[in-house]
Amino acid sequence: MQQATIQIVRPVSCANPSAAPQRWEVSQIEALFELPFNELLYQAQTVHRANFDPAEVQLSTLLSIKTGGCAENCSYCPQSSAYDTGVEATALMKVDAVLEAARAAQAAGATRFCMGAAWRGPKDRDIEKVSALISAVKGLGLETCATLGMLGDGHAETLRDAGLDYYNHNIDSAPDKYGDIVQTRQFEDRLDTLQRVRGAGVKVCCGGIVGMGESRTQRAALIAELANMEPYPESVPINHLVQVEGTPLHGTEVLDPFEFVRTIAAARITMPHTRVRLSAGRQALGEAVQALCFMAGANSIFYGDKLLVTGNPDVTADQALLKKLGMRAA
Ligand code: SAM
Ligand code: DTB
Ligand code: SF4
Repeated sequence: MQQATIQIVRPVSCANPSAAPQRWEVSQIEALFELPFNELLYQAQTVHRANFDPAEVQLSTLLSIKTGGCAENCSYCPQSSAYDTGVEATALMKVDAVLEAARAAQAAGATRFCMGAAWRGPKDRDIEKVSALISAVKGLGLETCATLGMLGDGHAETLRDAGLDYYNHNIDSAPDKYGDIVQTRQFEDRLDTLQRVRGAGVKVCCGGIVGMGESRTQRAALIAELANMEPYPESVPINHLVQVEGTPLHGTEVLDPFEFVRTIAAARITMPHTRVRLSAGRQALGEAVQALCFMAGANSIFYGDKLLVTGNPDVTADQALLKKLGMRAA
């Protein structure tokens, strides 16, 4: 029988991470998506094993420290004040309540605590308050992450000095899709904040959402945009759209789960050293698809019964899943 010849699109080993970064063309990433599924997973797993212990998964817990009432109109988001989703707006949480949640996350096994605020961007006085939350959480010995929207002058430096390890700011989609999903800001605004974070020496957590009705080329372009950042983000959350009633994207045709797994694999191959996080949408994916995502190189999850306002698999269910798969917390 004749064997199919499979082209390895890019060398899979990363023997010299200090070498000049190579630019990924969108067409090269599309070529990855077009590989036979098992071949793509094999390549992704090979890259993964060259750089990580494939049994380890990093656990990050999210807390919404300021919920709802957001001025932006992101068409996927239940926290935008532009849509009627039943999410109630709340004020910024106080330090004691945040510490209680952080202690519980740590006791359950999380190593990183990510605080999210439904802001277009924080004001100077918000930065002071969030800095106090960051210092308190850092004091517990957890890694800290915050996602507060667009940052202004000096914000990233103040957050860094308070003990911020990571700042999450997603580009969310391919540049040519962005205008379809958000109209209250530009793609370039996201890049500006990412530059401020990098410039302050805070680690970058940046990813996107798939399943928003984008084309495969646009999924490849999202991954290219991330992989071509210099350097690429330390942490890359790949979210599967959580469809929330009342948001414009509710009712979007659901993405084929294999396409989601392919996106994870493409992220792993193009960003060999990053933590690829299997992020929002795990409830809908089910255990078998999640296992394929780990096979494709995902090595981080959001861990905790809630994301920001929507659900996430229970901690006990995740612990059972990791046990069944012979995986453990990093
Ligand atoms: N307001 C800040 C911002 O937009 O950067 C921080 C919070 S915002 C909720 C953080 C990220 O959550 C978004 O960039 C998006 O990637 C993700 N997100 C929001 N709603 C989502 C949904 N329904 N499904 C999947 N991901 C979602
Ligand atoms: C990220 O990439 N996903 C998280 C986190 N960063 C902040 C948020 C997911 C939100 C899912 C819908 C919700 O619960 O609001
Ligand atoms: Fe606001 Fe962030 Fe939701 Fe957009 S994604 S509406 S900026 S909370």
